[in-house]
Amino acid sequence: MINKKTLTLSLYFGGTILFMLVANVQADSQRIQWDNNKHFYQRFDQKITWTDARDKCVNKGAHLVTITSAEEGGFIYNNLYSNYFWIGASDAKVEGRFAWVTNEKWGYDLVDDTDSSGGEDYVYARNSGSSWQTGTITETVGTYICEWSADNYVGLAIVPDMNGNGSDEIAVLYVDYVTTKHTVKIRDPKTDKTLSTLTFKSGLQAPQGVVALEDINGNGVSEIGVLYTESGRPSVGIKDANNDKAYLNTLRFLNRAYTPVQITVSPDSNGNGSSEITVLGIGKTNNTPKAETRDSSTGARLNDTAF
Ligand SMILES: [Ca+2]
Ligand SMILES: [Ca+2]
Ligand SMILES: [Ca+2]
Ligand SMILES: [Ca+2]
Repeated sequence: MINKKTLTLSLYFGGTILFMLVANVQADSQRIQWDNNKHFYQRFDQKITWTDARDKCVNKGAHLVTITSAEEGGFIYNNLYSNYFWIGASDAKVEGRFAWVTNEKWGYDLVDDTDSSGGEDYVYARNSGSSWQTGTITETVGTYICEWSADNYVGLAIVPDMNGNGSDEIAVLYVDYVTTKHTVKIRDPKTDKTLSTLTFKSGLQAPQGVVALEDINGNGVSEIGVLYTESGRPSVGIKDANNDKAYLNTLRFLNRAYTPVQITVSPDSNGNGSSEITVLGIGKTNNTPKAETRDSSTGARLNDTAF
């Protein structure tokens, strides 16, 4: 028997339950890109543990989101807003020492430790990110955010055959997103083997380019030069393509009034057998380009041209 009152109540509760179901099955967000670092982000609404969320992201070719600056946090909160969501931080390895799943430097830190205990090692953000809280390994949170980071590729150079298989090698310069190291990876395109990995500076301010130079230190292997700013001045760090341990040379170009934009190499012109390097800089105050050429071995200035 259904009278009017129970019918109304049934509809009322039915509506409430329906509403709750809808609220729980909130759609995942779109995958969106942050212009600042070119990384992609997506919010997933599923009530799971931190380790499950971490694995889900890895299975998508991503990692649990790492919020390493207020700017990155702001982007996430503005675009992927969720009241609570897992982020890629924990202190499961060493109690009290939080670390990102990507090994990015732990610096920007909103962990509210006041209610954290030894068993609460896994970090989630709450209340539009005003603080990060910790949960246990069995605790579930309704949302997680994945981040697709990417190395920032800057340029390439052809390196004369290093492994004697008749095929020249390809050197690629990029900023490693995890370590932020400016890295040159040299691969043989015939075998796809990595022959050498060199690191130069670090930091998210990317270097400007890479060149391969004639052998300077007499081991028969080319040298690699990378253009970056050091002490406010266009500088080229040079390493042997087979030796990451030490710089052979660091050359200064132009002066502090210039921002480096491009590097190129040309055959020896002053008769010492070493390649010449030309760096293009843009005047910081007058916006005027100037190119300067120096010997890669002695650093002697050979010429310059203002445009
Ligand atoms: Ca990140
Ligand atoms: Ca080769
Ligand atoms: Ca060499
Ligand atoms: Ca020369």
